[in-house]
Amino acid sequence: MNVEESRLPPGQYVPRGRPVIHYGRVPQFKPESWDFRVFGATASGETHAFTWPEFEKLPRTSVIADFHCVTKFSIMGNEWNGVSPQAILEAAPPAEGVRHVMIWAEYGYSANVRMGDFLAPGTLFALELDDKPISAERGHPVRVIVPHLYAWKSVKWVRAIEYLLEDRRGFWEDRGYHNVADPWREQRYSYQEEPGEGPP
Ligand SMILES: Nc1nc2c(c(=O)[nH]1)N[C@H]1C(S)=C(S)[C@@H](COP(=O)(O)O)O[C@H]1N2
Ligand SMILES: [Mo]
Repeated sequence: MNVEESRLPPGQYVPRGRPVIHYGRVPQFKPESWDFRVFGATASGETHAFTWPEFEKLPRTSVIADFHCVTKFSIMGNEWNGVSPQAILEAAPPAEGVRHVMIWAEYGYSANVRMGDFLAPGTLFALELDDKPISAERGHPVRVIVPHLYAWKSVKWVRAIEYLLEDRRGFWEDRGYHNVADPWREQRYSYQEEPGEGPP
C-alpha cells in the first residue's frame, strides 16, 4: 500500500484531475454587497455581520488536507489558506448550549456540522487553494473546508453560519445523506444513522 492509498477512506478512489461539482449555478461575487453573517443563538442575541474588507483582514492560517466526495472520488493533498473557525467564533461567540452549526451558502445551500467538527483542526474558511484565490466554480471568495467529513459539508460560496441549540439537517442531510458524514466510517446515507447521530 502506498501513502496515498493508506490515506484513502474505504470505497474512495483518486481520479484524474480535480472534478468540480455542485448543485445549481455559480454565483457572481459582488464585494460591495457581500457580507458574512453569524446568526441564530449568538451570545449577544444579535446577528454579527462582516463586510468583505473586514472578513479579508481576519488572520489567516494554512491547512493541507485530502478531500472526499461521497460519490467516491478523493482529491489528495490540497493546500488551503484562510480564516480559522476560531477567529469567527471569537468575533461572534455562540450562546451557551450551542452544539451544532448550520453553514449557509448563496442560493440557500446549507450543511450542518457538530460544533466539534466545526472547531476541528482542519476546518477552515478558505480564501486560497494552492496559493491562488479560490476559483469561481470552487467557491470564490470563501468556501468552508471540513476535510475530515464528506465534501458536501465543505460549503462553497459561504455567506453565513447559524448557531443551533437543536441539530437540524442541511441541504443533502435532508435528502437522504448522513447527518455526521465521517468517510472513515462510510457514513454516506441517513438510513445508516445510529441513535443520537441525527436530529430526533
Ligand atoms: N454551495 C455549495 N457548496 C458545495 C456544493 C454545492 O452544491 N453548493 N457541493 C458540495 C459537494 S457534494 C462537493 S463534492 C464539493 C465539491 O467541491 P469541488 O467542486 O471543489 O470539487 O463541494 C461541496 N460544496
Ligand atoms: Mo460531493
